[in-house]
Amino acid sequence: MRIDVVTIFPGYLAPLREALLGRAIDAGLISVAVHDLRTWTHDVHQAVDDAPYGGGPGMVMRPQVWGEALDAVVGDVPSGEAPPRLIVPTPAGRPFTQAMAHEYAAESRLVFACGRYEGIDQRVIDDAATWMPVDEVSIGDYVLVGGEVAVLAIVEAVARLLPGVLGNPASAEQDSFSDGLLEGPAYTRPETWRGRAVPDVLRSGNHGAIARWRRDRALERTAARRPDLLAALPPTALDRADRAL
Ligand code: 6GU
Repeated sequence: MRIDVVTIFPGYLAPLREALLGRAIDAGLISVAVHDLRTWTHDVHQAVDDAPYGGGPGMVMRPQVWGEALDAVVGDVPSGEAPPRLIVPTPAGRPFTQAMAHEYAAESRLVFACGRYEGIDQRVIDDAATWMPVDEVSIGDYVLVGGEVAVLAIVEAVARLLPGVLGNPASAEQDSFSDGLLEGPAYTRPETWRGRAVPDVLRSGNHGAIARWRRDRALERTAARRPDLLAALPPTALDRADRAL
């Protein structure tokens, strides 16, 4: 997969080269290019923003600069090839979910356009949408200063789904959200720590009992922390033992 990120703070994306993602890049599973938006300015001040039409606080990112940047970064899409998907992180976007991470993981190219200030002139997004799929995406109900941290979160969620990126692919299959529930608690050695014992069932060797116990803890935790997820499960997702809980 090829990933391009356009930003006025390229240094913000340095963590993409660390740890799991860094290894995926080194292994050739992902290639990442980070582009400085100011490359496509033509004035001495390299201005990327201007006052909003209609008034109000803050600044809006100028369309000319973004238009040239996206033309250059996307490049000529060979005929017969699909254009990349453009992802625009914004608190006004559609909430990013694990299902979207799976959709993005199936793409061969992703381009991220990081806005700052009050956002990017809407015509940039509307114009891009005439020649490529465009998603305006939020990573949660709070406001960040810019899209860069959202890109880090989205790229990490997508990259770990790519074949070969995780050492043990089973970890992705057992995630929170893969069955619509939050994962329950986990334990490792020692057996007792600060007077707290590991639940007996996990040391019983009874795999059926362990699976049932984990399922119950996942259901309890989801009910307590994310009742909205439980309510959204299809009726077939719960068995008789689940309902008895
Ligand atoms: Cl994607 N961008 C910004 N600036 N703030 C956010 C966000 C994105 N998602 C939640 N808050």
